[in-house]
Amino acid sequence: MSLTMEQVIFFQTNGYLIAENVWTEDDLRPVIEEIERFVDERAQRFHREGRIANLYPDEPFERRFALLYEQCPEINRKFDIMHLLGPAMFRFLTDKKLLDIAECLLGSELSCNPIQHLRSKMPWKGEGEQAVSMDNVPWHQDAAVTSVESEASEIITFWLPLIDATKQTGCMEIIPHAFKGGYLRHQAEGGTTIVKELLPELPRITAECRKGGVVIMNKYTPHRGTSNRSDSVRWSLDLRYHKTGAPSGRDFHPSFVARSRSNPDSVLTDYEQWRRMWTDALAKPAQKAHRV
Ligand SMILES: O=C(O)CCC(=O)C(=O)O
Repeated sequence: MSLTMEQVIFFQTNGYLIAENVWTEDDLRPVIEEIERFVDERAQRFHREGRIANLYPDEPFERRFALLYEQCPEINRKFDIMHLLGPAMFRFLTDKKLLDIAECLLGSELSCNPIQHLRSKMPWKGEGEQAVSMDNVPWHQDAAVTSVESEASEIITFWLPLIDATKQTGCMEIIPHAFKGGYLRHQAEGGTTIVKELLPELPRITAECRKGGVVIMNKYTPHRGTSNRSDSVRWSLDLRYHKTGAPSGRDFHPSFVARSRSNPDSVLTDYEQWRRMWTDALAKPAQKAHRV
């Protein structure tokens, strides 16, 4: 599937696009089964270490991690793409449907950007909004988590829910058109967020998106994640792509060629190499990843 001309124009005009029904259950199954395996491995380890009492082996993907997290929130630490490094996830980074869509917006020389996450937004029963965390992010532009040197590089975000993302489970809230104002100053207090007075006073939209769909965003589009008021874990992937040769915005982490019409042999297909690139990069001292 690729985007229609109307969808491309919508994205260019609004700074975001929601495309539904891109992936089938079968398309997403390998990634979800791999996440389930990682959940199980971590649960077994925490159980052996006496940090959790119940394994909840029969609970579904949408519930199990929340029940484990209730017993020990630490179980969710470093539960992200670059730490888990699973082969199914690597294959999904060059998924044909995903790259066909990216090609409509960025052209045919595509690199997979290292700013990519698996998020597990846990159920929240408290008052007000869920506390800011890696899984519950405040108003920001993705440009704020890239280096200043990458300003001219077009980096596009593809946000894919792995369960239906609704007002109830937590989805993106977006300010359309605001990307036209360019970069807004962010502050570190409150978790890399747009300085309150600078947040554009434009209408917002609740970007509900069903499993199998994708929310696509420009790097200057202000957005935030909303609280998860359901009993399920709001699993999602946010992946980014940029034009090969342009700065990734995080040059101390590995990018790789995901598609190339001009030089197909440059595409990285070697899972072990991808794994090594990440383990080598993460073994080095951490560098500042956000602008503030
Ligand atoms: O998944 C979320 O709730 C937030 C994700 C996000 O803000 C992003 O991908 O930039």
